[in-house]
Amino acid sequence: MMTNRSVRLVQRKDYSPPAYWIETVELEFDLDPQDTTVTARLALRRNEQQPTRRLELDGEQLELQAVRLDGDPLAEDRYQVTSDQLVIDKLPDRCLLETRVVIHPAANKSLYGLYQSSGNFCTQCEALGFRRITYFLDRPDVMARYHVTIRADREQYPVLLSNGNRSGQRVLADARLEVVWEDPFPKPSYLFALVAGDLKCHQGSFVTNSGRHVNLEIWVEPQNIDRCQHALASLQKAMQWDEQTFGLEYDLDIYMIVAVNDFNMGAMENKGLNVFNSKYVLASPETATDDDYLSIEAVIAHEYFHNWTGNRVTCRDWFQLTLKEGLTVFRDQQFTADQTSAAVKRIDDVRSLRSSQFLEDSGPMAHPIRPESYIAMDNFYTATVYNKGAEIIRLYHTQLGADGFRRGMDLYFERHDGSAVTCNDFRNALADANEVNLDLLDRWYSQPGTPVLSVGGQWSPEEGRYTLSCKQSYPSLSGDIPGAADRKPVPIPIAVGLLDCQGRQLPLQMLGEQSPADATTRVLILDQDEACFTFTGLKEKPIASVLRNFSAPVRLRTQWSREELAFLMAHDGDPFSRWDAGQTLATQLLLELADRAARGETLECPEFFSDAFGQLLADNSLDGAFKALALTLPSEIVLGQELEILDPDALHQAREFVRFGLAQAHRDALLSAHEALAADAAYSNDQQSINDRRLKTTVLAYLSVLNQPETTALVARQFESADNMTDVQAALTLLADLDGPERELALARFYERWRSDSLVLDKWFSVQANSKRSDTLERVRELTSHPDFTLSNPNRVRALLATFALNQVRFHRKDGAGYLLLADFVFRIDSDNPQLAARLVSPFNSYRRFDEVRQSLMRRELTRISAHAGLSKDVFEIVERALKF
Ligand code: B3K
Ligand code: ZN
Repeated sequence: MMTNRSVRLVQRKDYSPPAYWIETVELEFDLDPQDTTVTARLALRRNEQQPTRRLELDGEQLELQAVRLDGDPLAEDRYQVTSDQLVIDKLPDRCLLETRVVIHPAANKSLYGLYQSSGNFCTQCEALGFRRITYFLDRPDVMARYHVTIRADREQYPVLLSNGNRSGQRVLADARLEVVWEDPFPKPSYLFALVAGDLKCHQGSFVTNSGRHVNLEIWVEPQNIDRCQHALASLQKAMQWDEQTFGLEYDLDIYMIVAVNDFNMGAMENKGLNVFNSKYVLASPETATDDDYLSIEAVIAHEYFHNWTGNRVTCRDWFQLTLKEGLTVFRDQQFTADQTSAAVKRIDDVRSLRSSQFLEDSGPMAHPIRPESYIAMDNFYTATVYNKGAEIIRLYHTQLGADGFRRGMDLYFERHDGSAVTCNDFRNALADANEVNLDLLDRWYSQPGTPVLSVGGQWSPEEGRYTLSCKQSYPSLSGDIPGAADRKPVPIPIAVGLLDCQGRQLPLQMLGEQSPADATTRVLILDQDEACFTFTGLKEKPIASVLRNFSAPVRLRTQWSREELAFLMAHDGDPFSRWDAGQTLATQLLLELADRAARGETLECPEFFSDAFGQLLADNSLDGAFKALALTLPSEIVLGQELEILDPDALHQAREFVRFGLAQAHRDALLSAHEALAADAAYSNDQQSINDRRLKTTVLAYLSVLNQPETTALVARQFESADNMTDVQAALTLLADLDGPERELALARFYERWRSDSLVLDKWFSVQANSKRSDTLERVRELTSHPDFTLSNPNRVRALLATFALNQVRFHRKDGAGYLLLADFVFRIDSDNPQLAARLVSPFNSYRRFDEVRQSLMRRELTRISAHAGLSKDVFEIVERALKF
């Protein structure tokens, strides 16, 4: 079927330490867009643990010009060069190896290694991009000290940056500029960075707890210099938070962030020189939404936190990626929870876990958070490694408590600062610091799939006892998913509370205990297939609230009745579980209606559900952001996962039917809620205003489904008069679903206003790709020929095509036109940018979930892609796994 010669499966079990260590590296860059020369001098020291003296340096797409050993040219018969290695045998214990290569940044369209974006030079090395810059041991366990000299045309590239501290600068005789950088901290090659260009700096500072003065520099294209305040403030907050929460201080005199327009992901934590997708740096109220502001703060914090969890202590090999990513995501989640609302943050995170990670975990790309093998490592920067990984870190935190977790982190840094370690090293530090055994948690690292947790309750009135029976199981995973056979029970912390019939939290006394515990939430650990937990001392039958705060990444199945769920939705003292009870109730209803819709039966929105909605809407004790979440129905993608055979049309019809029914039944209450929220005209970005805008958007969305002249006029008015992008984008999104002239007018005006601002123009593309109108596919197809659509900018490609692929009902159109469109672009993008193409092909992974017709249409596209000559290994890996599943 597929022939791809560069394909090699790398396996976790094959790890072995390198034959040589690199103590220091001197790099010299003579920058030129066409031909850049890179000279590298590596101070090598033999690793005595290894029997060999054979040095195998990684290198790809390099033109080797010269090799010298200890100052002398090396004879050609002393080394071999292959397409991905430079091999030299019989080296001495210590030596200095010099190579000179030429590379071609302007021709590099993969955005990997050294490339150009908007005329500036920048690098992206994680995971394996450094080998496209020079010959090196491009693996994270080789940590070296870097000394970097950059030379470039002074006019075009007045700013030359690299990691560490600037140690020299001069103008050369040929009028080129030379800048020297020295990084005192040994680091793996994936953290190397270089930036050169005509950039402006937004400056700030931070004084650490122990008195170090740090220069903070945000480098952007000159026209963006006014949009950096929020990024700088976010960085300062993150630095402060890490000192307070973990006692971790910054360790250099300078911290730089550079915003670039063409970037494959969000940002990169290179030591002292973060490179960011400009989307996660630039913001002003006119151009960025509240969500954009929030993600900027979170991504800036995430990359900053990597300085300790990732850079100072790094990964031994790439299979350990979750060691730094899961931990750092957990840290950024806690940070955001502390800056905003812990409950809302938790709900937001669980929503995204359910929509992307749960889906991944049940399809062909299912993998343990510590994968067993890869073909293209870049395919494993996944929701599983990142977000499920963060959930697993949360398990330690839940089990050990905040103080115990902190003790463990302290020991982790004490033991491992400056080295490259494994997930087991992390667990051992946490266990040893708290004198507990955490071995069972290893199963979470080695088993793929989402466990199902089933919970039932039994009341014995005579004894005043209530017993929770808990059971765990794994849904089957077909294919050859590594780790899927023989999965064992994992330790699942189940946070539980009990409510009385008034909704008050009851004291929790377990059978065998003398008195109840102080806290009204207790964590039970289920570490076998099943177990019962009995509460005693109860006067009435309690209502149980389980998996509070989403205490484990599982699918929860309870036996609660509709009334009990409605009760929890109204009264649960744990905000997450309160929200989740509502979601469960809505899910049950929507699945029932979807089933009726599929059979062509008439639909009805039951009164109890509408009443519960009305009560929430009227509840003024809730903050706006929480209320918005509680009023929002589960997404079609989340609902689709509950179906044996996913029928996107029936699901969409059912969900829209309920939205319409709720809007109709509560029209007056929604209108007055909107009026109250819209009354406060002046924009402000304090938390309350942000929460209120979130609620206003939700309320307006319900009104807009009514599609009446007055409600559409409200939306159009918001679009016309809003002074901030949150309100503008919310209105545009709603208008894009409608048919009237307001839609085209708004889209045209938005385009005229923002056509030259690329980040805002991305919104114009994504709003249209996300439209629920039945002609969305045709619109998307037209937009692919729009003069502003370009394949060379990942943000633009994602705004249009990745957004469209997530539009379940429109992408999965029964004639397969959506599939054809996406597959055509996978081809076109793959030849230049395999990482982006591999992300784009992933929506096909869920093909097995659909009916026969859609399955075979998707399979046809997968087969067509797999037969393509010259397919990248990135796309090859995804497609091959999908077809085998
Ligand atoms: N570590 C980078 C991601 C690198 C992705 C490589 N394909 C950003 C982050 O997680 O912080
Ligand atoms: Zn990260």
